[in-house]
Formats: sequence, structure tokens, C-alpha cells
Amino acid sequence: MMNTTLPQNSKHDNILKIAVLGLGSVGKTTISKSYSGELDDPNQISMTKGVDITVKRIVHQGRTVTLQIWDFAGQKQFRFMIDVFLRGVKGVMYVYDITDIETLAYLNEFVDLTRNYLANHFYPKIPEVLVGNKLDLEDSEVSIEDIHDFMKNYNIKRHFLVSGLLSGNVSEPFEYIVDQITNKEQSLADELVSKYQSF
Ligand SMILES: Nc1nc2c(ncn2[C@@H]2O[C@H](COP(=O)(O)OP(=O)(O)O)[C@@H](O)[C@H]2O)c(=O)[nH]1
Ligand SMILES: [Mg+2]
Repeated sequence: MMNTTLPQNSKHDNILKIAVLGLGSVGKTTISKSYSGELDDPNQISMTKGVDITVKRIVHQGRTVTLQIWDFAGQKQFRFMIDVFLRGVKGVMYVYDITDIETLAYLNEFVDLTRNYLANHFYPKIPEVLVGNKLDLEDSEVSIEDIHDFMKNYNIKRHFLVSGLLSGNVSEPFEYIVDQITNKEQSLADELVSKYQSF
């Protein structure tokens, strides 16, 4: 049997761009910095203008992967940047704040923007997850039904609840996305090999 493990020699193969989208103040920058270990003082985070990029290097299934986490400001005046923001994206995280139902309702717009971009640029299907942030706060406004409705409407398969501030389980959605990307690449490689072998 041929070994179809993906090549590890090209540095560039291992950079994964992940887009984090959601309204301002839902905690996108906090989640990204918390995951990358750069959240020394949450009060130091200023309002993102345009785009914040956070880099996190992980070892995943024995290979080094560099995650480039692009965190997009929700403000309307930056929407024109969406093309640059999404170019080359490999996975998407839609973030809402569990204490503010409006932030979930508003995600529709980000999902539509993203899906339009991906369709217009002939991207293959990429992993997308829904993330509810501020799990440490008690006053959740979002019900299980709201979440299920959203996921069903948009055919999003995974939802995570996190607290960026307490660093509670922020790594889970990122790891899920990397798993999905890696599995997809591996099955694509296997498929190519089996096609080749059938000649
Ligand atoms: N209680 C709580 N506050 C959070 C959490 N994540 C972010 N925040 C706060 O929410 C505000 C907005 O966070 P920020 O990361 O700048 O949001 P962004 O605009 O989506 O990037 C800041 O005051 C954060 O400290 C969380 O998990 N729990
Ligand atoms: Mg921000």
C-alpha cells in the first residue's frame, strides 16, 4: 500500500488561515489572543479596526501547523475589506455573545457574506463552526432552540460554547477546524492515489 501521508517538507503547506467573524464586542480578539497565549491583560485589547491577525503554531497529528487567525472588525465601514479578509481562508468561525441575542441574529449577514465570497471564487466547502462566547457570564439570552435553528438554517454542523476571558476551552473550535481540514486533505490525497492506482 502506498503511503499517502501528506508531504511535510514545504513550510507553506502548513499555514492555515482561519477567519473569525461576528459583531464588534462579541469577543473575537479575546478568543484569538487567549488561544494564542497572548492575552496577558484583557484590558489591553483595543477595538479592532479593520483586521487583527494572530498567529499560533501547533503540532497536529505529528506535523507543525501555523494557524493564521484573522479577526475581522464587525463595523460596517470595514465591510469593503471582506475580499482580502477571506482570500485563501481554510476555515471559518462565526462568533456571537451568549448574553446578547442580537449578536446571533446578526451572524446571518456574516454567513451570507462569507458564503457569497466562497461561491463567487469557486472555493471548495470549508469547515465552518458557530461559537457562543462569554460562557462565564450567567445571563444568557440565547436558547438551545435559537442555536439549533441557526445551525439548521445554515447547515452548520458544530457549535461550541467558550469563554475567551477565562481561556476556558477556546482551543476546541480551532482544533475541530484543523481536524476537519486535515481529514479533508488526507481523503483528497487518498482519492487521488486510488484513482492513479486504478489505471
Ligand atoms: N465576561 C466575558 N467578557 C469577555 C469575554 N470575551 C471577551 N470579553 C469582553 O468583551 C469585550 C469585547 O471583547 P473583544 O475581544 O474586543 O471583542 P471583538 O470586538 O469581537 O474583538 C471586552 O471588554 C472583553 O474583555 C468572555 O468570554 N467573558
Ligand atoms: Mg476585535
